Amino acid sequence: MRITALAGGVGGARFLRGLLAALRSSDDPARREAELTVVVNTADDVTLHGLRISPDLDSVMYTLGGGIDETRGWGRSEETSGVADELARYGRTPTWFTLGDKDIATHLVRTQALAEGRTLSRATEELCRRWAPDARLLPMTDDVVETHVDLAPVPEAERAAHDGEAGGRRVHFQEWWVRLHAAVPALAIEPVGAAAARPAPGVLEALGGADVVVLPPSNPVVSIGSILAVPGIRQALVDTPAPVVGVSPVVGGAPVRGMADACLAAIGVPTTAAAVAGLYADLLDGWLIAEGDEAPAPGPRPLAVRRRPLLMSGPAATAALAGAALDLALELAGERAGEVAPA
Ligand code: FO1
Repeated sequence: MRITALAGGVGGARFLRGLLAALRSSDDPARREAELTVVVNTADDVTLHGLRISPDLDSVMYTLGGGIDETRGWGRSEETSGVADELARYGRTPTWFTLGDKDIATHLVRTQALAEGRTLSRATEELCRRWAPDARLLPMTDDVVETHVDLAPVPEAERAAHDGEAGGRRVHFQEWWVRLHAAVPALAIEPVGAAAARPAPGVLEALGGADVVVLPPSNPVVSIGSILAVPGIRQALVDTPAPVVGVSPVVGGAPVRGMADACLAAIGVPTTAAAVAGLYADLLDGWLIAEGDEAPAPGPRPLAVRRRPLLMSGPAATAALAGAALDLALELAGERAGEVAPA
């Protein structure tokens, strides 16, 4: 069985770890031996202190490879900040984005590979040789895409609450997310470079050749949305013969994790499970929502909706959720193949 997932950072990574746990502990040999390919968002990437940083690739790689800081969900476990502290003493900015000492080794390997002319795909392969994430990690593209955010003007009286920010300017996504905690309203969010980007090698094949495609509960705007903005990827999802099953990142009108509500507000979409499904209406076949949430209105494509506990409160709950997504996908695949799905 070939499973392809799209993913952003922390939430996507945790979901995928649950998916692998569910697969590898299954009684069904097809699930136990399933191959997982993950197409990862790279529009959060940023160059700081001369280092190329790919936060989502690293979050997925460290989480699946056992090196993640479990509390933060990003960066390395048992991390120190000696280099960041020294950079601050040199007056180097920004100081709002902390690179851990161990994490810096990852960025050095990536930056050097890119400087030597290798692609981000190759650099990722090299990094994954160490972490052995039990999945093939593909950046969405080898081209540079960086999400930029247009900040609303911040009234003078509110600036102190936003680190002195006056707004009315365009910043890198990381500055909005980390320095401003997405608390200054965004007027627009743009994955700059996406329109001219090409899917990385293997991405379209992984979508077209999958038996199952999964959309974890990643941010629908800056994670999944950025991946879908790379020409060819959205169409590959529309066209794939595999069922595409997603997990809502919104429960009861609030994001399960992170600040997806601020991103949805910027594109004028309500923070509801139904509205997020609407963003995928042309490609989605199955949608997991929480008990009590409304199912999406019928769209251009038949959609199977199931209610399941969506909170990834621990390894068992996360594996159960990922297993439920897989069950729904296999049920839909069985229906397509003309089989009767098990009750
Ligand atoms: N998030 C923070 O809130 N503060 C940080 O200083 C920070 C540093 C950082 C370094 C490497 C990395 O891979 C991720 C890092 N993140 C940090 C997380 C990151 O900003 C975002 O959570 C993701 O880009 C959103 O998926």
